[in-house]
Amino acid sequence: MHTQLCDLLDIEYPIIQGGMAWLATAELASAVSEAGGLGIIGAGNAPPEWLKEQIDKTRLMTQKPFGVNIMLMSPFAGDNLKLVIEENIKILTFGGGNPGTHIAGLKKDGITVIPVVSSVALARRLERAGADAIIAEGTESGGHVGETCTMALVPQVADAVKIPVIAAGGIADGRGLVASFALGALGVQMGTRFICSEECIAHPDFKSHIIQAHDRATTVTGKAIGHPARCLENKFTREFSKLEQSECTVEELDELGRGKLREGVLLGNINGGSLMAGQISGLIKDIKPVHQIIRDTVDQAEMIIINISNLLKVEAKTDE
Ligand code: TUI
Repeated sequence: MHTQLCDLLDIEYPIIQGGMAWLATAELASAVSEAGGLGIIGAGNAPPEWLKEQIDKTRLMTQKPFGVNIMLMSPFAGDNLKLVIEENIKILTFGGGNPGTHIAGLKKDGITVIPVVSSVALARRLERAGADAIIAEGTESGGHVGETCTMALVPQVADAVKIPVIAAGGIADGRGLVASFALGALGVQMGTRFICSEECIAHPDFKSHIIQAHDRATTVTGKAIGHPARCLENKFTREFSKLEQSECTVEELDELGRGKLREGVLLGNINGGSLMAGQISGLIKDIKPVHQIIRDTVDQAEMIIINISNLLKVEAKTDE
């Protein structure tokens, strides 16, 4: 399975790992790259010292291409950008904001720039600014989300831009990969599926919580402060929503949210922490090694691609 996206990124399979704050570490990124996908170190809210350590570790664990995700809401976004240029990182994805003003400079340094968008308008603008590819992320995703679902967003973005489109949000297996191809994407980004891998350093209780989740287990909080985030519903999201509906200040909400993601996903505070995860959590039933996740996804996609044409033929026959 090889697409134009694989050529752009010098990878074997068109599968990119999401740059999840706290969880997209050297362990996960190197495993995904070793397995033929594109591993991503997620800078999240971490300082450049942390990011440098992760880059060094990843380079010890794989010779294959990997990237870094810069989270633009982070107070360290500028410092982390400087670091990745110094470190000669070749592929960057962006989240949580508009990277438009950075693109020209990064292109001069020979960096492949892949912003994440949740709207057609921003996809168009970033293509004009020089982005090499675009990740169209539907509202099914975990973490910071837009309003449009993947099924509606991906074909609209694919029609609006000429650069390769990568689908994200609600994808965790070969069905999601084939569906993404059908919608006009050349590859996928998966986040939640990779949390439930052996290599991901997420707390075991968080992984179990995803595995036990059902289709309606997630909820979106933070709309009132302009930072909607999808998480597994728990005591934390219920308290946050209650405070949001009352006449509280943005500062009070920020205070409640501060540090809660690390507490939830790394320390396993299942009730009091923030458990960012996508709507596809309900589909994930096991913890597997990263190479198995990628193998199973590709194998299932290849089977579907073979069988899908028969589906249409059967229908044509019954019509006769
Ligand atoms: O960024 C994400 N997902 C995220 S960011 C995040 S924040 C965080 N919170 C607590 C601790 C650590 C990190 C959690 N999950 N996805 C990519 C994405 N970015 N989707 C949509 C966007 C986006 C948002 C705003 C893109 C552009 C944008 O621009 C606003 C503007 O200025 O036009």
